[in-house]
Amino acid sequence: MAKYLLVSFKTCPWVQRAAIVLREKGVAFEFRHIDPDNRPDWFLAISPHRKVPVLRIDETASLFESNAIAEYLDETIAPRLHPADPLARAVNRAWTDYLPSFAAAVTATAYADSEADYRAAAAQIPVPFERLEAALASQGGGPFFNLQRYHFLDRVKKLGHLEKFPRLAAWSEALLRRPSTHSFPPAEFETMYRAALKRRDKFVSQFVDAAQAAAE
Ligand SMILES: N[C@@H](CCC(=O)N[C@@H](CS)C(=O)NCC(=O)O)C(=O)O
Repeated sequence: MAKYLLVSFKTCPWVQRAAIVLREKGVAFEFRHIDPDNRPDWFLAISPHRKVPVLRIDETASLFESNAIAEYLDETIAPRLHPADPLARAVNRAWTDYLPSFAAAVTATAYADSEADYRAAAAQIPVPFERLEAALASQGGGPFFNLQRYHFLDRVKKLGHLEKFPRLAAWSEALLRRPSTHSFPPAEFETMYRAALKRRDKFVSQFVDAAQAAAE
């Protein structure tokens, strides 16, 4: 088995795509978290766009871009998380490609500078939720994207506001119950995420508990 080093920032969502695939496959790897504000030279030398994740393989090759990393891991380490059927696999990949649009729509609230921007962003959240809810219904009704079996596409984390979307809510619950989803204990991650939100100094930062964030 190759030696894997996965380089990350503590609250980076994109890294989770690779980390979850490694954990689902039961592969040992070093998970190294670096400081986004002080990226070391060795990291800059292996990350063409200075972003995480980067996967270092056998201290010789480096891969960047979370989806390329995850696809590589799925192709090279059994068992495959993608469906065997090429058409089903293409449908899954189409939704994996949609994920950045989904994430941008959902996280826009956290980057809003004003209350008006925040409200406009929040009003858009149901749009991608409705699309995924419909996709889950057409894929057999859940709880996972390909019905009962966990696959490649299922590597996401809880986003909130799920009450009106029962399939999405059930999918989220099923994923949160899966140990591979978690790079940190959930309470620890929430604390780190709150601190990051506070530091970002956007509209929602004022609602993050300062004492709690400062204690981290
Ligand atoms: N498309 C990239 C996105 C990765 C990404 O945006 N990573 C963030 C952290 S979550 C990053 O490294 N940002 C640093 C920067 O933009 O300079 C992927 O999927 O790997």
